[in-house]
Amino acid sequence: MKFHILTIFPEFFEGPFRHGVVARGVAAGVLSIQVHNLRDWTHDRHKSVDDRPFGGAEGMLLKPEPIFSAVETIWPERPAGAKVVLLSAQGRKFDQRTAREFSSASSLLFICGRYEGVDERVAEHLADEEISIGDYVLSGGELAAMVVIDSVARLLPGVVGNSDSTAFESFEATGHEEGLLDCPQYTRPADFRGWRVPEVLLSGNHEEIRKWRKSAARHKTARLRPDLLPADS
Ligand code: 9D3
Repeated sequence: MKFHILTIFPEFFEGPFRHGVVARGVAAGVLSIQVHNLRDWTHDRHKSVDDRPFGGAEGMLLKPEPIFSAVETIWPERPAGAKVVLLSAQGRKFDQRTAREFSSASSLLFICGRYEGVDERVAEHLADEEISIGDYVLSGGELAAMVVIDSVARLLPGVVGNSDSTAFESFEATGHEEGLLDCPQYTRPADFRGWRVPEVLLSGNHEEIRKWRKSAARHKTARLRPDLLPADS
């Protein structure tokens, strides 16, 4: 899969993509990433990418012309299976289902919003999807693009070493097993500062371990993510 990123801060992406799942995918030849500087598609002396909102409002918006020029230069014809994704605070909320959907695209181009936002014609006439990563305020779409790319990259065959570990997720809508959070897990030492690992996990009784995990996952979900529980439980 090919990822394109359109941003006024191309340097942001230098560190994160040199490590972890994305670097592994690049090394394996499963994915490639091209970062484009939006200012390369400006034509004025000051390389302006932003302007003031019509109707009077706070702040500045990304102008449409450089964004359309960039996308139309990168893709003079839209390749089959290619998607343009606008990252904005006004987007549909990203989740594991959307990650999986994106992972079957041939190519994804991310437009990173900045300032107070992006001229709405980009969302209406250029982007296939407008995506937010959650209900909190970021300073722009760059971190959101990294989040989305990380979650999509690890779903590509050959990126996460053990192909079972993502196949397991494939029949779930939410990214959580049976709609619950993962159960708590422990490693050695069995006693750390007097906090003991639950005795059942040391028992070797696999049926009891299975029941404990199910129950612990339910309790943790009820405490931290009650929104994930079925309404009648
Ligand atoms: C008047 C309210 N505005 C500022 C507090 C709204 C606003 C404009 C621009 C809020 C954030 C942004 C910049 N954010 C993004 O471009 C963004 C984002 C986000 O803020 N949260 C979650 N996902 C994303 S994706 C892009």
